[in-house]
Amino acid sequence: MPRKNFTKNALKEAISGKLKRHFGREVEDASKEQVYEACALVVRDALTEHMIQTQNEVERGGERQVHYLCMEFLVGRSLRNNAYNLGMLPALTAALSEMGYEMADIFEEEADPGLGNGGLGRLAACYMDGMATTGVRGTGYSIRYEHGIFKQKIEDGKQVELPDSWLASGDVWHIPALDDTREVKIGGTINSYFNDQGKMVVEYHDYTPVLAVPYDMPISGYDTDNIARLRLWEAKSPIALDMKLFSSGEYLKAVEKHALAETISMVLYPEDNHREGQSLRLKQQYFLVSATLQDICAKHMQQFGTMANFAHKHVLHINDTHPTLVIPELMRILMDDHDMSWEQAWNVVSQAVAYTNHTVMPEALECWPVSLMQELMPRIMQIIYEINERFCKQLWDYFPNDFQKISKLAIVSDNVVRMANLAIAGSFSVNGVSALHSEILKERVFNDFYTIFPAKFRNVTNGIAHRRWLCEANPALTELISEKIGTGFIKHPSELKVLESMGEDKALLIRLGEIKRANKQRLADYIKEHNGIEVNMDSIFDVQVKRLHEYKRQMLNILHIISLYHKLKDDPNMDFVPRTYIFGSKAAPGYAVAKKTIQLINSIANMINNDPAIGDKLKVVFIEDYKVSLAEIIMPAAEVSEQISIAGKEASGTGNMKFMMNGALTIGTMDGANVEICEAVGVENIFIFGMETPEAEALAASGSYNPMPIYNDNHTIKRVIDHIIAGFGDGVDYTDIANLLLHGGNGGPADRYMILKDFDSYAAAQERVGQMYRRPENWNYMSLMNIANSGRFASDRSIAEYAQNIWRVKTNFAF
Ligand code: 26Q
Repeated sequence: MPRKNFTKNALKEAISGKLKRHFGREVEDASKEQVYEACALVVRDALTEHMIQTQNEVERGGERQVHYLCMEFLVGRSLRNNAYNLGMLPALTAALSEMGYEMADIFEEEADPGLGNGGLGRLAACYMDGMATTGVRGTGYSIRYEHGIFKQKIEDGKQVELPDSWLASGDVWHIPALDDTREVKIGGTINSYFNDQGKMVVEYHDYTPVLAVPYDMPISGYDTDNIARLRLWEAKSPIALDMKLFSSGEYLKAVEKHALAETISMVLYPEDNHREGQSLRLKQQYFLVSATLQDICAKHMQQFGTMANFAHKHVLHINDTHPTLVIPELMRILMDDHDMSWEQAWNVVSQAVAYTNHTVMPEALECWPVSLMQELMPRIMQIIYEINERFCKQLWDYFPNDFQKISKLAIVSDNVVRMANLAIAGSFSVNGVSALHSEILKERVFNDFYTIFPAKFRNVTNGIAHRRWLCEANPALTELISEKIGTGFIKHPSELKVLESMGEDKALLIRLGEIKRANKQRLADYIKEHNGIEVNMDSIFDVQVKRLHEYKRQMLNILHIISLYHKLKDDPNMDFVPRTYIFGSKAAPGYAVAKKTIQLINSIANMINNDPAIGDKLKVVFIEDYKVSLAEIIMPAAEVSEQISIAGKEASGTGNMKFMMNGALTIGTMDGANVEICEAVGVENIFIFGMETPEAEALAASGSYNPMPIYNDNHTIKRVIDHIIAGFGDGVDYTDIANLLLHGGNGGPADRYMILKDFDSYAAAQERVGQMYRRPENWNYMSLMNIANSGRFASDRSIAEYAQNIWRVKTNFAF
C-alpha cells in the first residue's frame, strides 16, 4: 500500500477535495454525513485501485481461485475497518480532529448493512477478512438486498419490525460493474431435441428474464495489497415498460413481470435456523447461483478457452445448502453450453464444489417441493432427477435391497428435493464448523453418507476477524497487549499465547480490570441513553446476545434471573454479588414463541428494575436492535458470556469467541465451539454446566424426559414457573410459555430443550461466577487466560485450514 499518501495532511486535503467536488461544500459547511462520505470515498479510491490490481494478478497468474457463495454477508460498517487495515486510522483520526470532528462521531454516520441474520452471515464476512489478509484469491457472492434484516423496535415490551433501508449511506462501498451484468431465466417451459449432429439442444420458452447487476465491495486485508472482492447481485427487470403495449392489453402483464423480477433482491428472509419454504426464497437462491456461475464460467472461458480445467482453477464453496443449486446449474452450463457429456460434467462439478453445514436443527434442513422447482427452473429439475437416479444406483451397490435406506438417502423423495443430500452427493468436501458438530454430522445427522464417503468429511472450526473484534472494537485492550507482547498478534493471532505466562503480573491484571471498567462505562452510557436505565458499575455485566431461538435457551437465563429475584425478595440483606443481565436479540417475525420470550424479558426487566427492594443489586436490560455495530460496543464490555444452548444443537457459535477474546468468562454447556474454548483455556477458567451431548441425546431419544417431577419437587423452579403463570403485574399473560415448559405444544414435547433438567446445574455455575467475582485478582487472571488462548479462534486460522485441507490453495498464514 502506498502508505505515504496517508499522512494527516494528505488526508485532510483529499477529504476536503471530495467535499468540494461531491457536495460543493467547504469543510466548515459540511454536515457530518457529508464528511463521512468524503472519508469513505478517499478510502475507497485506495481500495479500488488495489482491487483492480489484485483482479489483474488473479487473471494473469491463473492460480486456483475460491468463490464463496452465501445468501448472507453481515459485513458491518466498513470505514473504520478499511482505515484500520490500510494503516491509516491514526492519520485519519488526527486529520478529522484538526477539521473539528470526533472520529467516532463520523463512523456513527455509516449505516450498518444488515445483509444477514446472525452467525452464518457474520461468519461469511469474517472469512472475507481472513481471505484478504492471508492472501487467498477469494471472491464472495451474495445478493444486494434492498432491505436487510429488519430494524427492531421494542414497543410495550414487544418486538416490532421496521424495514431497514440501508442503501442510502451504504452505497459508497458498492462499485457497480455493469459490464458484467448477466441474465437469469426464471420459470417458463423447456423443449429439448437432438439436432442434426446428434447434440441435445435445450430451448427455453415463456420464461421471465431477470438481469443480475453486480456491485463489488472491495474487502481489505491487514497490511497487504491483496483485496478480496464481495460481489453482490441486484435483480433488475430487462422488460421495458412501454405504454404502446397498453392498448394491446399487454401493458399490465409487462408491469407485473417487471415488478416480479425486481422483487428478487428486495428483502432478506429473516429466518435463522429455520426454513421458510416460499417460492421467492428459492428464486433468490437460483438467482444468486445462476448469475455467479455464468460470471465465473464466462471469465474462465475468456482466460482458458476450455472448461475441462475448471475444477483445477476454481473452488465453489457453498455456505450451508442455500446455494446448493450450483451443482445442477454448473451441470447445465457444462452440458448445454459447453457440450460436455454427463460424465465429464459430473467429474468437473463434483471436484469443484465444497459444502459447509451450519446446523443440525431438523427444521433448518432445506427441502423444496419438486413442483415448485419444476415451475421455477424446469431444466434444473430435470438435471436433479438425473443426478438422483444415478446416485440411487450408486446407493444400491452399498445397500443392496435396502429400499428404506435408499429412499432416506435419495435426493428426490416424497416429492421434495433434499438439498443437503444433493450437496453431499455433488461435492468433494463436507465440513462441520466445530469439532463436536463435525463429529455429530458423521455419527448421526449424515451417518449413512459418512459410511459411503468417509473421505469427504472434515472439520474446520469457525473463527472470527480478530482485528475487527479485538483490535478495532477494543483499542485500549489492544494497546495493553501490544505493550506486553508486541504487535505481532495482529497478523499472527496465536502469539496472544505469550500472555499466558504473565498471569503473575499483578499490575497487568489491575490494568485489565481498569480497561474492562472503562468499556463497561461506555456500555452503561449507551444503556442509560437508550433504555433510561442506570446500571450499577460494580455489578457483573452478564450478557446473552444472539438470535432468539428456543434451542439457545434464553429461557434458562430468564428462569434463573427470576429465581435470583425471589431470593433477594426473601432476604434483601443477603450477601449478593450485584448483577446486570443484558440481552440483545431479534426474533424471526413469524416465530411466536421467540417473540413472546422477548416480551417476557421486558416484563421481568420492568418488574425487577422498578422494585425499590432490589435497588441496584439486580438489573435486567434488553438492548433493542442488536446488530454488528452494537456488538462492537457490547463484546468489550461483557464480563460473563452466556453460551447455554442444549448440548448438541449449537453448531459452533461465534459470539462465544468474540466474548472470550475481549476477556469475558464463559458460562456454557459443552456445545459447539464451547468444547474447544474449554479445552483451550482449561476447565478451571470457564464455567461449564449441564448435560453433555450423549446424555442430552439419549434422554431426548428415550422419550422419557418429563419436566413435571422436577417442577413438583424443586421448590425454586416451581416458584419461578408459578410466578410466570401468575404474571408480572403488567397484564400480559404468560401461561402459554409456562405450558410449553410443563406440557409442550406446537407439536413438541414438554420442555423440548430440557431447560428444567439443566436448571440446578446452571444455577450452581452462576453461583460459582458470583464467588469468583468477589476475588478480582483471580477473575482478571481468568480473563487474561481467556484472551491468551483466544488466538486459535481467529478467522485467519480457519481460512488457512480451509485453504490447506479443502481448497488446496496457498496462504501466507503460519500456523
Ligand atoms: C433457509 C431456507 C429458507 C429461509 C431461511 C433459511 C436459513 C437462513 C439462515 C436457514 C439457516 C440460516 C442460518 C443459520 C445459522 O446462522 N447457523 C449458525 O451458523 C454459525 C456459523 O457457522 C454457527 O456458529 C451457529 O452455531 C449456527 O447456528
